[in-house]
Amino acid sequence: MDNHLPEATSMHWHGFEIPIDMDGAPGSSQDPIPPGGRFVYEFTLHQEGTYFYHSHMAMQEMMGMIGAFIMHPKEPHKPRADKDFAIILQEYAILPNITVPNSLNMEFNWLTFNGKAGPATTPLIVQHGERVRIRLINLGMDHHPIHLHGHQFVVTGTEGGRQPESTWGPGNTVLVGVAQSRDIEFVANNPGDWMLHCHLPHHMMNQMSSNVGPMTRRRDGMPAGLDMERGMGMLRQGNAISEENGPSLGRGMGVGSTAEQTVSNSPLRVGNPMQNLDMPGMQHQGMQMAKPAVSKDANSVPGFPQDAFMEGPMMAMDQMVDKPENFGLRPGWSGFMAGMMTFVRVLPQDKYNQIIELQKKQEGNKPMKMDMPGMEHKHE
Ligand SMILES: [Cu+2]
Repeated sequence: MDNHLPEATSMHWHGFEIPIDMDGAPGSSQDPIPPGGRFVYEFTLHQEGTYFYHSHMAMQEMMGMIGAFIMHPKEPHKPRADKDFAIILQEYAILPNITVPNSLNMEFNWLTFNGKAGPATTPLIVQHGERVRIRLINLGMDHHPIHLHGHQFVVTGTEGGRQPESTWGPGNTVLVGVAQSRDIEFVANNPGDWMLHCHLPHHMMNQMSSNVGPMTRRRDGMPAGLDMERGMGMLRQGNAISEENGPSLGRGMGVGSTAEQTVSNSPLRVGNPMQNLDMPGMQHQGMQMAKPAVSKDANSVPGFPQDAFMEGPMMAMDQMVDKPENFGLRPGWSGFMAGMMTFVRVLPQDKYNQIIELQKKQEGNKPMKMDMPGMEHKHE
Protein backbone atom coordinates (compact mmCIF):
# COMPACT_ATOMS: atom_id res chain seq x y z
CA MET A 1 0.00 0.00 0.00
CA ASP A 2 1.38 3.39 -1.06
CA ASN A 3 0.41 6.25 1.20
CA HIS A 4 -0.46 9.28 -0.94
CA LEU A 5 -2.03 11.10 2.01
CA PRO A 6 -0.28 14.06 3.65
CA GLU A 7 -0.37 12.18 6.96
CA ALA A 8 0.37 8.73 8.34
CA THR A 9 -2.00 5.83 7.81
CA SER A 10 -2.39 2.05 8.03
CA MET A 11 -4.92 -0.38 6.58
CA HIS A 12 -6.93 -2.66 8.81
CA TRP A 13 -8.43 -5.89 7.47
CA HIS A 14 -11.65 -6.00 9.45
CA GLY A 15 -12.45 -9.44 10.79
CA PHE A 16 -9.66 -11.17 8.89
CA GLU A 17 -7.93 -14.01 10.71
CA ILE A 18 -4.41 -13.12 9.69
CA PRO A 19 -1.01 -12.74 11.40
CA ILE A 20 -0.77 -9.81 13.82
CA ASP A 21 1.86 -7.98 11.78
CA MET A 22 -0.66 -7.78 8.89
CA ASP A 23 -3.55 -6.46 11.03
CA GLY A 24 -2.88 -2.79 10.31
CA ALA A 25 -3.24 -1.40 13.84
CA PRO A 26 -0.95 1.65 13.79
CA GLY A 27 1.53 1.87 16.63
CA SER A 28 0.84 -1.61 17.99
CA SER A 29 0.96 -4.16 15.18
CA GLN A 30 3.00 -2.00 12.83
CA ASP A 31 4.59 1.43 12.44
CA PRO A 32 2.19 3.89 10.85
CA ILE A 33 2.91 4.23 7.12
CA PRO A 34 4.30 7.76 6.72
CA PRO A 35 3.26 10.10 3.90
CA GLY A 36 4.94 8.81 0.76
CA GLY A 37 5.65 5.48 2.47
CA ARG A 38 4.76 1.94 1.44
CA PHE A 39 3.71 -1.17 3.34
CA VAL A 40 3.05 -4.53 1.75
CA TYR A 41 0.14 -6.48 3.25
CA GLU A 42 0.22 -10.17 2.42
CA PHE A 43 -1.90 -12.95 3.82
CA THR A 44 -3.79 -16.13 2.97
CA LEU A 45 -7.60 -16.19 3.23
CA HIS A 46 -9.55 -19.07 4.67
CA GLN A 47 -12.84 -17.40 5.67
CA GLU A 48 -16.14 -16.80 3.83
CA GLY A 49 -18.44 -13.81 4.08
CA THR A 50 -18.90 -10.05 3.89
CA TYR A 51 -15.73 -8.47 5.20
CA PHE A 52 -14.23 -5.04 4.67
CA TYR A 53 -11.05 -3.07 5.03
CA HIS A 54 -10.50 0.47 6.22
CA SER A 55 -7.90 2.94 7.34
CA HIS A 56 -7.31 2.55 11.06
CA MET A 57 -7.00 6.30 11.60
CA ALA A 58 -10.37 7.45 12.92
CA MET A 59 -10.67 10.69 10.96
CA GLN A 60 -9.63 8.93 7.74
CA GLU A 61 -12.51 6.54 8.35
CA MET A 62 -14.80 9.54 8.58
CA MET A 63 -13.47 10.79 5.23
CA GLY A 64 -14.72 7.53 3.73
CA MET A 65 -11.66 5.28 3.53
CA ILE A 66 -13.36 1.90 3.44
CA GLY A 67 -13.87 -0.88 0.91
CA ALA A 68 -15.91 -4.09 0.82
CA PHE A 69 -13.93 -7.33 0.77
CA ILE A 70 -16.17 -10.25 -0.15
CA MET A 71 -14.76 -13.71 0.53
CA HIS A 72 -16.74 -16.11 -1.62
CA PRO A 73 -17.08 -19.78 -0.71
CA LYS A 74 -15.67 -22.34 -3.15
CA GLU A 75 -19.19 -23.78 -3.57
CA PRO A 76 -22.10 -21.28 -3.66
CA HIS A 77 -24.22 -21.08 -0.53
CA LYS A 78 -27.59 -22.82 -0.60
CA PRO A 79 -30.13 -21.70 -1.53
CA ARG A 80 -28.18 -19.99 -4.30
CA ALA A 81 -28.66 -16.22 -4.69
CA ASP A 82 -29.44 -14.97 -8.21
CA LYS A 83 -28.48 -11.40 -7.34
CA ASP A 84 -25.76 -10.34 -4.91
CA PHE A 85 -25.47 -6.65 -3.97
CA ALA A 86 -23.18 -4.82 -1.54
CA ILE A 87 -24.03 -1.48 0.03
CA ILE A 88 -21.68 0.51 2.27
CA LEU A 89 -23.44 2.85 4.72
CA GLN A 90 -21.61 6.12 5.46
CA GLU A 91 -22.37 9.59 6.76
CA TYR A 92 -20.74 12.95 6.25
CA ALA A 93 -20.96 16.52 7.45
CA ILE A 94 -20.69 18.60 4.28
CA LEU A 95 -21.84 22.19 4.15
CA PRO A 96 -23.33 23.84 1.08
CA ASN A 97 -20.67 24.98 -1.41
CA ILE A 98 -17.99 22.89 0.26
CA THR A 99 -16.95 19.50 -1.09
CA VAL A 100 -14.75 18.44 1.83
CA PRO A 101 -16.40 16.65 4.78
CA ASN A 102 -15.75 17.97 8.27
CA SER A 103 -14.64 14.80 10.05
CA LEU A 104 -14.71 16.42 13.50
CA ASN A 105 -18.37 17.29 13.32
CA MET A 106 -20.79 15.28 15.47
CA GLU A 107 -23.83 15.75 13.25
CA PHE A 108 -24.26 14.56 9.72
CA ASN A 109 -26.21 16.02 6.85
CA TRP A 110 -25.32 13.54 4.08
CA LEU A 111 -26.33 9.95 4.67
CA THR A 112 -25.17 7.68 1.88
CA PHE A 113 -25.52 4.26 0.24
CA ASN A 114 -22.29 3.56 -1.64
CA GLY A 115 -21.31 7.21 -1.51
CA LYS A 116 -24.59 8.65 -2.79
CA ALA A 117 -27.56 10.12 -1.01
CA GLY A 118 -31.05 9.63 -2.44
CA PRO A 119 -32.23 10.32 -5.09
CA ALA A 120 -28.73 9.89 -6.58
CA THR A 121 -28.49 6.33 -5.24
CA THR A 122 -28.80 3.52 -7.80
CA PRO A 123 -31.85 1.24 -7.48
CA LEU A 124 -31.25 -2.51 -7.22
CA ILE A 125 -32.73 -4.15 -10.30
CA VAL A 126 -34.05 -7.68 -9.87
CA GLN A 127 -36.35 -9.99 -11.75
CA HIS A 128 -39.60 -11.15 -10.24
CA GLY A 129 -38.95 -14.49 -8.50
CA GLU A 130 -35.19 -14.16 -8.08
CA ARG A 131 -33.44 -14.83 -4.80
CA VAL A 132 -31.63 -11.67 -3.72
CA ARG A 133 -28.74 -11.16 -1.31
CA ILE A 134 -27.88 -7.67 -0.08
CA ARG A 135 -24.70 -7.22 1.92
CA LEU A 136 -24.87 -4.16 4.18
CA ILE A 137 -21.68 -2.73 5.69
CA ASN A 138 -21.64 0.17 8.14
CA LEU A 139 -18.73 2.41 9.01
CA GLY A 140 -19.62 5.74 10.57
CA MET A 141 -20.88 7.31 13.78
CA ASP A 142 -24.41 5.87 13.80
CA HIS A 143 -26.17 2.53 13.65
CA HIS A 144 -28.65 2.15 10.84
CA PRO A 145 -31.90 0.16 10.90
CA ILE A 146 -32.25 -0.77 7.23
CA HIS A 147 -35.80 -1.50 6.18
CA LEU A 148 -37.15 -3.16 3.03
CA HIS A 149 -40.72 -2.64 1.88
CA GLY A 150 -42.97 -5.41 0.61
CA HIS A 151 -40.91 -8.43 1.63
CA GLN A 152 -39.66 -10.43 4.59
CA PHE A 153 -35.99 -11.32 4.60
CA VAL A 154 -33.65 -13.45 6.67
CA VAL A 155 -30.22 -12.45 7.98
CA THR A 156 -27.85 -15.05 6.54
CA GLY A 157 -24.54 -13.51 7.53
CA THR A 158 -22.76 -11.03 9.79
CA GLU A 159 -19.30 -9.48 9.82
CA GLY A 160 -18.24 -12.86 11.23
CA GLY A 161 -19.39 -14.83 8.19
CA ARG A 162 -22.30 -17.06 7.22
CA GLN A 163 -24.92 -17.79 9.89
CA PRO A 164 -26.40 -21.25 10.35
CA GLU A 165 -29.83 -21.66 8.78
CA SER A 166 -31.35 -22.43 12.18
CA THR A 167 -30.88 -18.71 13.08
CA TRP A 168 -32.74 -17.34 10.04
CA GLY A 169 -35.90 -15.79 11.48
CA PRO A 170 -38.01 -13.51 9.27
CA GLY A 171 -37.82 -9.73 9.49
CA ASN A 172 -38.00 -6.62 7.35
CA THR A 173 -35.64 -4.31 9.27
CA VAL A 174 -32.08 -5.15 10.20
CA LEU A 175 -29.98 -3.02 12.52
CA VAL A 176 -26.53 -2.65 11.04
CA GLY A 177 -24.34 -1.38 13.85
CA VAL A 178 -21.11 0.54 13.37
CA ALA A 179 -18.33 -1.80 12.17
CA GLN A 180 -20.85 -4.54 11.44
CA SER A 181 -21.99 -6.20 8.26
CA ARG A 182 -25.29 -7.97 7.70
CA ASP A 183 -26.26 -10.16 4.76
CA ILE A 184 -29.97 -10.30 4.07
CA GLU A 185 -31.65 -12.69 1.64
CA PHE A 186 -35.16 -12.90 0.28
CA VAL A 187 -37.13 -14.12 -2.69
CA ALA A 188 -38.33 -11.11 -4.71
CA ASN A 189 -41.85 -12.46 -5.00
CA ASN A 190 -43.71 -9.15 -4.89
CA PRO A 191 -43.55 -6.99 -8.03
CA GLY A 192 -43.06 -3.23 -7.60
CA ASP A 193 -40.56 -0.47 -6.86
CA TRP A 194 -39.95 -1.11 -3.18
CA MET A 195 -38.10 1.30 -0.93
CA LEU A 196 -34.95 0.17 0.84
CA HIS A 197 -33.86 2.70 3.43
CA CYS A 198 -32.48 3.50 6.85
CA HIS A 199 -35.48 4.03 9.08
CA LEU A 200 -34.00 6.75 11.31
CA PRO A 201 -36.09 9.69 10.11
CA HIS A 202 -33.16 12.11 9.98
CA HIS A 203 -31.25 9.59 7.89
CA MET A 204 -34.04 9.81 5.30
CA MET A 205 -33.16 13.45 4.65
CA ASN A 206 -30.33 15.46 3.18
CA GLN A 207 -28.82 18.67 4.51
CA MET A 208 -29.85 18.10 8.10
CA SER A 209 -28.52 20.62 10.57
CA SER A 210 -29.28 22.17 13.91
CA ASN A 211 -30.79 25.60 13.74
CA VAL A 212 -27.51 27.41 13.92
CA GLY A 213 -27.89 29.91 11.16
CA PRO A 214 -29.57 30.90 7.98
CA MET A 215 -30.71 27.75 6.27
CA THR A 216 -32.70 27.37 3.09
CA ARG A 217 -35.85 28.39 4.93
CA ARG A 218 -36.38 31.05 7.53
CA ARG A 219 -39.16 31.81 9.93
CA ASP A 220 -40.04 35.13 11.46
CA GLY A 221 -39.10 35.33 15.10
CA MET A 222 -36.63 32.47 14.91
CA PRO A 223 -33.27 33.44 16.32
CA ALA A 224 -30.56 32.64 13.86
CA GLY A 225 -27.81 32.06 16.41
CA LEU A 226 -24.34 31.73 14.98
CA ASP A 227 -23.83 31.55 11.30
CA MET A 228 -23.98 28.07 9.83
CA GLU A 229 -20.25 27.59 9.30
CA ARG A 230 -19.26 28.33 12.88
CA GLY A 231 -22.34 26.60 14.19
CA MET A 232 -21.29 23.40 12.47
CA GLY A 233 -17.67 23.73 13.49
CA MET A 234 -16.23 24.76 10.13
CA LEU A 235 -13.08 26.82 10.25
CA ARG A 236 -13.30 30.32 8.87
CA GLN A 237 -9.53 30.83 8.92
CA GLY A 238 -6.41 29.11 10.19
CA ASN A 239 -6.01 25.37 10.59
CA ALA A 240 -7.48 22.74 12.85
CA ILE A 241 -4.46 22.42 15.14
CA SER A 242 -3.64 26.11 15.46
CA GLU A 243 -3.42 27.61 18.96
CA GLU A 244 -6.61 29.49 18.30
CA ASN A 245 -8.73 26.61 17.00
CA GLY A 246 -7.13 23.53 18.49
CA PRO A 247 -8.64 23.63 21.97
CA SER A 248 -12.20 24.32 20.89
CA LEU A 249 -12.68 22.67 17.53
CA GLY A 250 -15.09 19.79 17.64
CA ARG A 251 -16.62 20.88 20.93
CA GLY A 252 -18.64 24.07 20.62
CA MET A 253 -20.77 23.12 17.67
CA GLY A 254 -24.23 22.08 16.80
CA VAL A 255 -25.98 19.61 19.06
CA GLY A 256 -26.10 20.58 22.71
CA SER A 257 -23.87 23.59 22.29
CA THR A 258 -24.62 27.14 23.29
CA ALA A 259 -25.20 27.89 19.64
CA GLU A 260 -28.31 25.74 19.70
CA GLN A 261 -31.48 27.81 19.69
CA THR A 262 -34.95 26.86 20.73
CA VAL A 263 -37.34 27.09 17.83
CA SER A 264 -41.00 27.75 18.21
CA ASN A 265 -43.51 26.97 15.53
CA SER A 266 -43.55 30.61 14.52
CA PRO A 267 -45.63 31.71 11.57
CA LEU A 268 -44.30 31.31 8.08
CA ARG A 269 -44.33 34.46 6.04
CA VAL A 270 -47.56 35.03 4.24
CA GLY A 271 -47.89 34.61 0.53
CA ASN A 272 -46.06 32.21 -1.71
CA PRO A 273 -44.29 29.62 0.42
CA MET A 274 -41.32 29.93 -1.95
CA GLN A 275 -40.72 33.40 -0.55
CA ASN A 276 -39.74 31.84 2.72
CA LEU A 277 -36.58 30.59 1.10
CA ASP A 278 -33.51 32.61 1.83
CA MET A 279 -33.08 33.44 -1.83
CA PRO A 280 -36.42 34.69 -3.16
CA GLY A 281 -37.34 33.14 -6.45
CA MET A 282 -34.44 30.72 -6.18
CA GLN A 283 -34.46 28.00 -8.82
CA HIS A 284 -32.07 25.10 -8.78
CA GLN A 285 -31.03 24.00 -12.22
CA GLY A 286 -32.62 20.66 -12.99
CA MET A 287 -34.98 20.77 -10.04
CA GLN A 288 -38.66 20.93 -10.75
CA MET A 289 -39.36 23.24 -7.80
CA ALA A 290 -43.13 23.07 -7.85
CA LYS A 291 -44.93 24.75 -4.96
CA PRO A 292 -45.11 22.56 -1.87
CA ALA A 293 -48.58 21.46 -0.89
CA VAL A 294 -49.42 23.59 2.15
CA SER A 295 -52.93 24.22 3.38
CA LYS A 296 -54.09 27.81 3.95
CA ASP A 297 -54.27 27.37 7.71
CA ALA A 298 -51.00 25.43 7.95
CA ASN A 299 -49.56 27.87 10.49
CA SER A 300 -52.39 27.29 12.92
CA VAL A 301 -51.48 23.61 13.28
CA PRO A 302 -48.67 23.20 15.82
CA GLY A 303 -45.63 21.56 14.26
CA PHE A 304 -46.71 22.09 10.67
CA PRO A 305 -45.82 22.57 7.91
CA GLN A 306 -42.46 20.89 8.15
CA ASP A 307 -42.24 18.09 5.62
CA ALA A 308 -43.52 20.49 2.99
CA PHE A 309 -39.98 21.79 2.73
CA MET A 310 -38.08 18.55 3.21
CA GLU A 311 -39.77 16.24 0.76
CA GLY A 312 -42.39 16.68 -1.88
CA PRO A 313 -42.83 17.70 -5.50
CA MET A 314 -40.68 20.79 -5.01
CA MET A 315 -37.66 18.60 -4.34
CA ALA A 316 -38.08 16.48 -7.48
CA MET A 317 -35.12 16.23 -9.82
CA ASP A 318 -35.92 13.14 -11.90
CA GLN A 319 -33.92 14.32 -14.91
CA MET A 320 -30.89 15.36 -12.90
CA VAL A 321 -30.48 11.84 -11.52
CA ASP A 322 -31.60 10.04 -14.67
CA LYS A 323 -29.98 6.64 -15.24
CA PRO A 324 -31.08 3.28 -16.69
CA GLU A 325 -31.93 1.87 -13.25
CA ASN A 326 -34.50 4.67 -12.76
CA PHE A 327 -36.26 4.01 -16.06
CA GLY A 328 -40.03 3.83 -15.72
CA LEU A 329 -40.28 5.07 -12.13
CA ARG A 330 -43.33 7.16 -11.28
CA PRO A 331 -42.76 10.79 -12.41
CA GLY A 332 -41.70 12.99 -9.49
CA TRP A 333 -40.40 10.02 -7.47
CA SER A 334 -37.13 11.80 -6.71
CA GLY A 335 -38.83 14.48 -4.61
CA PHE A 336 -39.44 11.91 -1.91
CA MET A 337 -36.04 10.20 -1.87
CA ALA A 338 -33.26 11.47 0.32
CA GLY A 339 -30.46 10.25 2.51
CA MET A 340 -29.99 6.51 2.93
CA MET A 341 -32.70 5.53 0.53
CA THR A 342 -33.07 3.61 -2.72
CA PHE A 343 -35.36 1.09 -4.40
CA VAL A 344 -35.35 -2.65 -4.84
CA ARG A 345 -37.18 -2.83 -8.16
CA VAL A 346 -38.84 -6.20 -8.58
CA LEU A 347 -39.60 -6.23 -12.29
CA PRO A 348 -41.38 -8.47 -14.79
CA GLN A 349 -39.06 -9.90 -17.39
CA ASP A 350 -39.80 -7.40 -20.18
CA LYS A 351 -39.19 -4.31 -18.02
CA TYR A 352 -36.12 -5.94 -16.52
CA ASN A 353 -34.69 -6.67 -19.97
CA GLN A 354 -35.39 -3.10 -21.06
CA ILE A 355 -33.27 -1.73 -18.23
CA ILE A 356 -30.44 -4.20 -18.89
CA GLU A 357 -30.45 -3.03 -22.54
CA LEU A 358 -30.27 0.62 -21.41
CA GLN A 359 -27.38 -0.24 -19.09
CA LYS A 360 -25.48 -1.87 -21.95
CA LYS A 361 -26.05 1.16 -24.17
CA GLN A 362 -24.81 3.50 -21.46
CA GLU A 363 -21.77 1.30 -20.88
CA GLY A 364 -20.88 1.82 -24.55
CA ASN A 365 -21.16 5.59 -24.21
CA LYS A 366 -18.89 5.90 -21.20
CA PRO A 367 -15.63 7.76 -21.84
CA MET A 368 -12.49 5.69 -21.41
CA LYS A 369 -10.97 6.27 -18.02
CA MET A 370 -7.58 7.02 -19.56
CA ASP A 371 -9.05 10.01 -21.40
CA MET A 372 -10.33 11.71 -18.28
CA PRO A 373 -8.71 15.14 -18.06
CA GLY A 374 -6.78 15.81 -14.90
CA MET A 375 -6.33 12.12 -14.13
CA GLU A 376 -2.82 10.92 -13.54
CA HIS A 377 -2.00 7.30 -14.09
CA LYS A 378 1.03 5.64 -12.67
CA HIS A 379 2.14 2.29 -13.96
CA GLU A 380 4.55 0.17 -12.04
CU1 LIG B 1 -29.37 5.55 9.61
